[in-house]
Amino acid sequence: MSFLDVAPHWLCPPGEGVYTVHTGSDKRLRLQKALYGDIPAREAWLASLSKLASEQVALFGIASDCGGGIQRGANWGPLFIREALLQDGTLLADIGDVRVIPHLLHDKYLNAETLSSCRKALYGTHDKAWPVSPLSIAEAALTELHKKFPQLRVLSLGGDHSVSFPLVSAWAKARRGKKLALLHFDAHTDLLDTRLGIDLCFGSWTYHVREFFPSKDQLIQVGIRATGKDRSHWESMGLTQHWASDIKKRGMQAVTKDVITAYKRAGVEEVYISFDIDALDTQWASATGTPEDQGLDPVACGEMIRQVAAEFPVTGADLMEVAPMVNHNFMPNINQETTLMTAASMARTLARAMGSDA
Ligand SMILES: [Mn+2]
Repeated sequence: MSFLDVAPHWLCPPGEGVYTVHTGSDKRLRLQKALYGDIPAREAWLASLSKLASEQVALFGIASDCGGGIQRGANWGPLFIREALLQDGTLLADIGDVRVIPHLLHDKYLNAETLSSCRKALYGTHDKAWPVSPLSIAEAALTELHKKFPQLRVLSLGGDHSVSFPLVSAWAKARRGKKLALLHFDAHTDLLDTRLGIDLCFGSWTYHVREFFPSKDQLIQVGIRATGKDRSHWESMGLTQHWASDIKKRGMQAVTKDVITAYKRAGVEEVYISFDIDALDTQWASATGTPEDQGLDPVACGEMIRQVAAEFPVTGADLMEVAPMVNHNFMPNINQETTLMTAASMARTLARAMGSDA
């Protein structure tokens, strides 16, 4: 079994991760026409997969928001961000989307009957012991992808932030023995061990990837401001936080220096950047599940990412929680267009940090 054997079953062409026949089809068709011209999308996408051998950076969509919990809608992130990138003239290689059953999160929560029924639905057979939930498929697919194309750096588009658990896990396991770092932009700590009894969700994924970043210099969170506990509570878990209020006081340049110094002290060899769009202030990122005021400036974040990438190889990244169609009563001024333009700009910055010339 290799990536090219399982990809046609586990994944689908870019933009098809949300299971729908009509809704959103104009955007999907526009995207696929830009990527593949007049060749049928599935045929062109399958042919494109073997060419990933010659790519440095490629997009990967996980249209799952089953791990969210305040306002859903990040399942539309991958399609809408890709469209915003195209409007900006940024064309990146594309691995495609995970096939998402929107009612499922991770296979470990399923009983044998449900596993069997979903295998039949996705793969036409009960016989294959293949994953069926979005987080499980994402981790299995990336594990095979990293084996087949070790040079490829994946820029993943979510999805709610639970999706980063399998992405970071697969990335880190493919690099066993190396000193790794996580640079996590977020308004929230995502450091609960469980939320209402569920261990993998948007509020808990970071807690469960700490094993890959054993020192406080290797796991750094930037932009924290929406939490009921103080910094020392979270930092006692063995990580470092730069709250949005500290960044306002000290300036992003000083904080960037601290991040680079910490990584050097730890002997970091590779960096993964996980970017929750709600790290940014609501004036730039309101179309998200949990928008938060008093947030970061996208230009300053971009500068930090560029400076970190100039010192360390950024070999994995994701952009999470963009929910283009969200509509809050408690957040009246949602600006979808601004959020998507900002998301596209952050995605391009992350792609370039990983070595893309897009
Ligand atoms: Mn988050």
